Amino acid sequence: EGKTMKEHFRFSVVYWHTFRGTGSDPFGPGTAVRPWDDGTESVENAVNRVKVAFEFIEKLGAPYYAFHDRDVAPEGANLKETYKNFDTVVDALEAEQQRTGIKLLWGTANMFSNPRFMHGAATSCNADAFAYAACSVKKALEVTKRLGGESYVFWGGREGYQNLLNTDMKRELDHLGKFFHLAVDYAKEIGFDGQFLIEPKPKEPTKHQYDFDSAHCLAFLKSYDLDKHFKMNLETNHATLAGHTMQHELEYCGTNGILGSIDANTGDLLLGWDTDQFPTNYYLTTECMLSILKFGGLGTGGVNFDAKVRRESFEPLDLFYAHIGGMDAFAKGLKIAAAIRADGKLDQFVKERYASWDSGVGAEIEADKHDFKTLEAYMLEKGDVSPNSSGRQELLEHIFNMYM
Ligand code: GLO
Ligand code: NI
Ligand code: NI
Ligand code: NI
Repeated sequence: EGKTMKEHFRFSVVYWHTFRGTGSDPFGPGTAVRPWDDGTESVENAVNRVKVAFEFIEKLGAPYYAFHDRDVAPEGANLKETYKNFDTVVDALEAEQQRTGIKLLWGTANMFSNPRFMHGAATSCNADAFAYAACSVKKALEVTKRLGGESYVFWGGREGYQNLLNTDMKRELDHLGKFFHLAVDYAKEIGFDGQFLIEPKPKEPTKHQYDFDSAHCLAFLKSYDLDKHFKMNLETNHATLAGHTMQHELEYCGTNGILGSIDANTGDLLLGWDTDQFPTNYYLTTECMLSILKFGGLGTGGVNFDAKVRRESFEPLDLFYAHIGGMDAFAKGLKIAAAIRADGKLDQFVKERYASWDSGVGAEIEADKHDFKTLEAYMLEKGDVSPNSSGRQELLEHIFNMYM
């Protein structure tokens, strides 16, 4: 109540799809030419694109944006030139941030497109690829700090394997752990205190990604003593590719204290890859908001539209419609989720379902008053478990009434 849309939702526009997307998909190159691009990868064109991008975000009224190093600035002939190009464009980004008040939700480095990363970045069999990746993250961290970015994202890209017969898994995982420690150390060194986020994703682009889902990532972080430094950036379409729902991933992260931010999009029931569609499904956004509200919001994270308009019939104006549709879907989801929480019935069903834990042996177990032997004595006396009602019928009836 009394809050503006901007205060409820830290909506963010992604540079890579919205200003760089051309409608390419795994089966064909781009179909659309952006009117703001002159068709070259020149620095001048990149600087000009920054102005168009900020005009768009300003008109949309979104408070944040996010980018990879390579979205905003072209590579040069060597690392030195690449740094220089990046700095020139970052000057323009900084000026536009100051002019408009639009902020950087997070920065990141693209360590998956260039052929040098064909075997991965930190997990590459080529040590020079690791070294180049270190430079990319070092520079991207400096830039993210300079632009006031509130988080820094690591999506694994090609951090995985295609074939176990030629892969030393232990070595690759150790290298990934080492890489993250170097990043944590460097952030500390330069005083970047934004949140580090891992964005889990299975299957793409490698057969088996080391960052498959949030549970894989948490286990990895714990194994390498990194869990204090990272939270998750969850993406809807990644959750479904892993065989989960987005709400499952949100609950898993919320429960484990690693819910950081979301890449908002939706998958497609009939398509098998990361189609990055704009979210328009109220059931989905309601479920997301139920979990996000339950865990007290996203903190320094946001709702980042990692989504693109469809390949066919794409006009620049569609970019407005698409983002507005996504924002409306989240606003509607928030309203429904808030109503469900205010009504309190669902919480009550959950509470009743676990009632046996509130007293008697349940309460004693929770208070650590039992071991296997005392529980055996209890059960030998009692004989067996008496089945209890799950309240499922009432729950379904209630949900039906609520949505219909
Ligand atoms: C790919 C990911 C990707 C990340 C981006 C930021 O499927 O969703 O777009 O969000 O690289 O790390
Ligand atoms: Ni994403
Ligand atoms: Ni994705
Ligand atoms: Ni994406």
